[in-house]
Amino acid sequence: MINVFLLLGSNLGNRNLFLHRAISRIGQEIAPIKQTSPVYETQSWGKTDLPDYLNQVILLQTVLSAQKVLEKILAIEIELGRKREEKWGSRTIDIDILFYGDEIIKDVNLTVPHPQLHNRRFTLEPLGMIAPNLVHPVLNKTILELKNNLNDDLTVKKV
Ligand code: PH2
Ligand code: MG
Ligand code: MG
Repeated sequence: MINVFLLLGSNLGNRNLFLHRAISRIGQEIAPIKQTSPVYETQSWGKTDLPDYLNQVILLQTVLSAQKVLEKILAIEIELGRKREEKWGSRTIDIDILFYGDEIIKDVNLTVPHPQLHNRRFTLEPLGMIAPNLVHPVLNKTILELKNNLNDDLTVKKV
């Protein structure tokens, strides 16, 4: 069994409902959910004029390959109304693989650990709630250490 951490994000429509539906479909299609972080309301990163997001991190344990997990995630995003228009645009649901065990993956369609996770408070705050001592396999720092060295002043608050 491999520990997989996923980040959920929504800033369009009924954000809470999209998080709930995503968790329910991930539990059915990929693996039972082992842990969920609190939900955070977060200022939009990258394009700061967009509506605030709700973000949450979840932990699953799966036997599926990372590519299979990705395939299933993309199908769930489409099912929940995700349209890919612009980079960092608003979305009903975004599901990103943060970690897949301690594997380092550099496929054309998938980079794991998520290449931006250490730069984003909206990821490190919820992740830190369920895995503060997890070590980032590329940066060799814990989530807590990454959070303490973070340069991101956008507002992130527990809801
Ligand atoms: N996702 C992005 C870009 N910006 N900002 C916040 N607050 N939360 C996100 O999930 C998010 C973002 C790209 O996927
Ligand atoms: Mg994303
Ligand atoms: Mg994504």
